[in-house]
Amino acid sequence: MIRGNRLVAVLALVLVGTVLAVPVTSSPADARDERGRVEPTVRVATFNASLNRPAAGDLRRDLSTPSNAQARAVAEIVQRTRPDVLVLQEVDHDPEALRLFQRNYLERGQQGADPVRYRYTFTAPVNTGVPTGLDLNGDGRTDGPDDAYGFGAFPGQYGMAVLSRYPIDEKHVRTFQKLLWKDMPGNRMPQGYYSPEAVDVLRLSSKSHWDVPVRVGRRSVHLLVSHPTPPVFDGPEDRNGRRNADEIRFWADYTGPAREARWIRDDRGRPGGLQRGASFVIAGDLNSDPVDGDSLPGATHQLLDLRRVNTSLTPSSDGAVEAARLQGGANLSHRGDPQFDTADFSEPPGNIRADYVLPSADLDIRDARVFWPVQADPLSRLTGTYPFPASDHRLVWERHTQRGVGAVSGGAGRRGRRGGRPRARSRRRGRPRGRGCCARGASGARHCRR
Ligand SMILES: [Ca+2]
Ligand SMILES: [Ca+2]
Ligand SMILES: [Ca+2]
Repeated sequence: MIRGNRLVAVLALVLVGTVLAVPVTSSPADARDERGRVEPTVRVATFNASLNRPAAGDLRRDLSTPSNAQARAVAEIVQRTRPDVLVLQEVDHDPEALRLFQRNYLERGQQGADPVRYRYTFTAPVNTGVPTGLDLNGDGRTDGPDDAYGFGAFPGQYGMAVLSRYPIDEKHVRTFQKLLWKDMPGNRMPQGYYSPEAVDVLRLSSKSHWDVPVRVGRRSVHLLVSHPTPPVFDGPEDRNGRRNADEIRFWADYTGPAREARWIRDDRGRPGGLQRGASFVIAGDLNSDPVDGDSLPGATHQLLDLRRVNTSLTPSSDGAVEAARLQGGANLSHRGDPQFDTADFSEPPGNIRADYVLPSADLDIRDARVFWPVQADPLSRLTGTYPFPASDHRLVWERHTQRGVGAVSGGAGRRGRRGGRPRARSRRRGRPRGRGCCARGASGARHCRR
């Protein structure tokens, strides 16, 4: 399935590139704006790749040769899905390891797949494994993985990274690693559980929260990257469930009206949230299913219910439906549709939707998939069954265009059927479709109802 699509895509790129002389960075399904200029469609993926290791330095060692089986499977999944922008979770923070992963894995074709090269990368320190010096879990010791700002055996375990074919506007990256949980108004920190010393130093983010602007043509798309803590591994106080919900809520405040973002300070001390009307894509493992599992009820709905978030299409797969049927158990009593599951978890909670790509309402979703092939598909060897060849999570991707932009005429017919229309027709259509309707103001800026 993916192989076939990729062949069509490559042929389309050749055709479009020849006839229309688009820049080489454009992808095959590129669209055109109202003046006929090429507006790229951008394939954005999030993948909890499980490239974490028990000790600092282990990952670098594993990636220093091209023969690590798990890293090869992770790389092949990326090569089969070919995202333009890839957000990774659970990759131990080590810029050298990230470089080795690119050189020794992504940039080498795996099992007949074409290599993939990301010219731009971003990574930064995270809170996992950074000691607080306090006994946060009450076991009498201050040096456990649970006593760190985020659960981890060493600083940087379970880190994050962004790889991109489009330029990353590093100057305008904002990180929120050190933001304090107590500074969030109306936060859900459990009352009476933490010592006053702990309350004063606890950070909101279990890893980090990043705003990474990516330049796509003439516009900027802000990747809003995070990996909230799993809501489990705690007690009746539900400290992790509460933190998970507040970590997710951060993006609602950050993308919301200025008054809701007033409390936010980035790691350089600059206040406030995202500029009104800016395009964004929330991407990451949010560790929370909309209806199943152990997270706080409504945790993801803090984002899914926002008019400024486009949820018109949810990434899905046939493989997840098949897995739920074959595995049975808790999966059979889940309320969520199994086609939206993104993680193959043992019970509890069973398979859930944990990984999200959520664009702002000014972006159209052209396609949305979870890479979870059915067992009859030869590529199911990459997702497999426990112990997994790559990860217990699945790569999730969506393809976005700026809302109201028509598809390049003469491009692949497949795209035309998916909602891309000839330019003239798209102009006549006037106001964009769907929820979170955006309009162009007198200044030309986009305004989205919040
Ligand atoms: Ca402890
Ligand atoms: Ca809990
Ligand atoms: Ca499920």
